[in-house]
Amino acid sequence: MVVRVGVIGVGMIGEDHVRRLSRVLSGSEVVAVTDVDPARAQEVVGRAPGARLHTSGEDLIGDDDVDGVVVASWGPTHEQFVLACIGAGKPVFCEKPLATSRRSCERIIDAEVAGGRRLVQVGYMRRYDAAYRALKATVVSGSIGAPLMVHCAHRNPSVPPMFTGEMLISDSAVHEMDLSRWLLDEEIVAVRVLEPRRNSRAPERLRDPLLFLFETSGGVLVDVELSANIGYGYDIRCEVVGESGTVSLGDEGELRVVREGVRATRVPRDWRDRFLRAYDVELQAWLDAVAAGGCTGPSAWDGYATAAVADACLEALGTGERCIVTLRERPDLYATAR
Ligand code: NAD
Ligand code: ISE
Repeated sequence: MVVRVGVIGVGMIGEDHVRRLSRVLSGSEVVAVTDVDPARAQEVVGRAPGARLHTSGEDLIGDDDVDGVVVASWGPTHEQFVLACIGAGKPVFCEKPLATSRRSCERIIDAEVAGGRRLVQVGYMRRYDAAYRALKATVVSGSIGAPLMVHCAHRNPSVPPMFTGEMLISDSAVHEMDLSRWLLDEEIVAVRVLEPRRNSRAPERLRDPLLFLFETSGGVLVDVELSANIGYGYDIRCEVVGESGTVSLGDEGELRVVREGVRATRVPRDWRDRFLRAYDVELQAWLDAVAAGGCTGPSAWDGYATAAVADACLEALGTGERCIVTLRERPDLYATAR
């Protein structure tokens, strides 16, 4: 079966998803595109032969020719589009974050549970990255003993001008929130956010960098250094310390150059570069599930749990105090393993 896909929001990642859905993956066709920026929509639709332009996300979701929807617009718009997809009974791949507050995510969970079947996959692509998967397999094998601590770094070379301080949490650190939960198979129960000296390269409005400390239900401590303007490249690190060993993330497609007395390793330019293959695997998994009439991968529950952690981090930011994360009871619909 060829899944006919509609894409809402064709900025940086939406455009990239249109490219992979049209030219890289199998079993998909981009049949519809929309963006609030008409010039942008016009430009991108030209690269998806046969795709139609829609004037709004709701219009696209209602199109009978659209089997599944990719939501890649700004975070605050996700709730309305995901709810409209659930209302129309259409599978939806929603870029992270699922929504920008836990209350919004709760409305999505309520709607999906009321419909009785999973329709939502959230774009936490790191779960599909070969290096992260190898890391998790090592942890699960027990070969380093029970995990005690996880050290993460998430360094962005720069961020777009519209990037707000809040987005450092709701847009960037959410990856480590989801990752920690997935890697350890435990929920995050408390958080702290600390502010080192400000990077002078960062605009005034951004508290950059930030240091997060997550405590999991099993007592593992996860620290995350989050930088938005590190300049030198996009650098993602993760090391799990177990009772009898450690395991660190390898670099995907690492290239080592040795010349003139220097051994050098290439640093990815940005997230598109570092996670190129993970995005492919992630969206192929979504297409395969849609074609089979199902839904797999990070769920609305995962989107909700990370939103709850993000809300607690926003509260903790500035006070430096420890904030507790509470979750509602997990509905049976999301009972299967992460
Ligand atoms: P962007 O600003 O480059 O693109 C967003 C696009 O959405 C813009 O073209 C904008 O005009 C459009 N848009 C906004 N509101 C809309 C609406 N109501 N209807 C239709 N179009 C609308 O941003 P981006 O970097 O592409 O990010 C988009 C989303 O993808 C965000 O949620 C972001 O967190 C997520 N993202 C995920 C990853 C990842 O690694 N998984 C990477 C980048 C971005
Ligand atoms: C961006 O939206 C992403 O999701 C990237 O994966 C992340 O590394 C970056 O910090 C975000 O801004």
